[in-house]
Amino acid sequence: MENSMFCYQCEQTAGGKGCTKSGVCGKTPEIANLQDLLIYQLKGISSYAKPLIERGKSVDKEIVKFVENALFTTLTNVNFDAEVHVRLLKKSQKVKESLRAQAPEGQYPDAAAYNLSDTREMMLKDSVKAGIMYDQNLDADIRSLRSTILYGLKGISAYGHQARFLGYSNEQVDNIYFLGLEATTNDNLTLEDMIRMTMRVGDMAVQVMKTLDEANTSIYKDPSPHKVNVNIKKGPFIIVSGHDLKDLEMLLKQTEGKGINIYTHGEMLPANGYPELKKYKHLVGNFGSAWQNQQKEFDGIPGCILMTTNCMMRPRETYKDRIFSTGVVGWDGVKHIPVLKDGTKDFSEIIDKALELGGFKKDEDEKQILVGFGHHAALSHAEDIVGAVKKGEIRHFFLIGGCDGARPGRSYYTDFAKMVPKDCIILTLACGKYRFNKLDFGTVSGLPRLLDVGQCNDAYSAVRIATGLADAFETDVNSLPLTIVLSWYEQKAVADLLALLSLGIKGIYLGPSLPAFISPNVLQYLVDTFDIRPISTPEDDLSTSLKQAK
Ligand code: SF4
Ligand code: SF3
Repeated sequence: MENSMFCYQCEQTAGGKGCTKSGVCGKTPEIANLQDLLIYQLKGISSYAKPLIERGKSVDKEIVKFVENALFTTLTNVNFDAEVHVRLLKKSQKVKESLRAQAPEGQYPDAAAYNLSDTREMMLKDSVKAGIMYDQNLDADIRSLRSTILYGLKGISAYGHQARFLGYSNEQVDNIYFLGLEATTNDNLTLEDMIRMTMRVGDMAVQVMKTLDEANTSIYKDPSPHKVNVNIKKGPFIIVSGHDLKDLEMLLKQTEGKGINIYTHGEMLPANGYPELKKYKHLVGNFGSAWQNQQKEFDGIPGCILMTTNCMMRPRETYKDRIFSTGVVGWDGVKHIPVLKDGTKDFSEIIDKALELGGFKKDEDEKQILVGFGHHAALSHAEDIVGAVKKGEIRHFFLIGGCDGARPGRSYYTDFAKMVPKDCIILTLACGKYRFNKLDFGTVSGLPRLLDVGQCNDAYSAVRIATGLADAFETDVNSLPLTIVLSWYEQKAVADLLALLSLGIKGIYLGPSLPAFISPNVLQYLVDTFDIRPISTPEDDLSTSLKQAK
């Protein structure tokens, strides 16, 4: 059993069904099984926390933080270090014992009663019963909803972690970790109960994104349209990847005046739209494209890379000595920069290494793209937009966004964006935008046709834009000339999708393939209730969207 595993949480899962021998992402069976056991422990912890929450007590914030970080650690492409998992498992046992001592007498599931074994070998043996498929008699739809809830919570934990690092949190979101996880191990819940919990997780996904938006926009101010250079500049450099703006800010401060250029990468691109980050002159642009190209793009580069959140891939030997991780990200053998007791981080090692490597030898010609259309900037044009729609100058809006990934089917999103008629506006967010964000879409009615709303968590911003426009048109979001075309890969996209569904948004196109953890009945429910549409061809989906809007 030791060499087997089961994981189907992301879009690139083997054969579209599940990774069983090793992860397509690079996850070994050992890591996968330790992650299963960690989730099992979190479920046990949550079973003890739930009655406390129901009695109006709030769970110790250190425990909330632990559960949030542990969940985030198991998200796709975040942590591949077995030692880290063993440490988290040991801590989970202490947390469980402290909650067990406070919990009322009652019936608790096996995950609560279980006590962690002492050695890694024993933990791996125990992990068998923690696997998703262990209970073969479990109803397929309950299993499907348990997985959907768990993955939605993982997505929320990524955003929650980011907001908390900036000093922002939300009590309801803190509680949903426990209430949601408990639901995934509670045999008494019916399908209806599970659907209700799934929607509640969606609601909390909206709340956590709102909290993160408040954190980002209060600290770094509202994003505004900014041009970003996407070519390289001469000199030593550090590339910052992932979603965490605070890590970028700390690094910008520590590199000021040192002759080091800072580039954003992947999901960090929207940072260039925030006034309080853009003000640093040595933030010189964005390097490369979406996460799945990193092994090729980082190959042998004469500078350093800092991975702040997902998505990390197995580093090639040609850059393993110059890539660093921080936060919950980790890879066995990759240098990790920890957070210090006062909440700061010391980046001197990566700075010294970047200087030692010397950097790029010459400048490339500048090429610029535009970012920074968060809700504030986009809605400042609401009147013009409404006027242009009424005059017939703008026909339709498409929100094409979500995760990127390696599969060839993802060219759908490039083709779709290219085919969007010239009198339509494209909004985009998350790393899926790299499929088309360097193309020139021109303008319509004086506005850029491609508006970059931000990171995946800025789905909240997109919702604000949609509701703002709906108000201006005196209608609701589902009646707007708007089509949402979502690409998913990891569990933050699951949280984003549940968020949109919990807001009652209908007719979303979802691709490039459907999640393996969605059972046929659950899919049917989503189609019947929310008119979810698996993508077909760009031509057909585009023409359906434009026809329906008439
Ligand atoms: Fe497979 Fe995705 Fe799980 Fe990695 S995260 S093991 S690729 S399903
Ligand atoms: Fe991309 Fe990983 Fe999901 Fe924030 S960086 S969207 S895939």
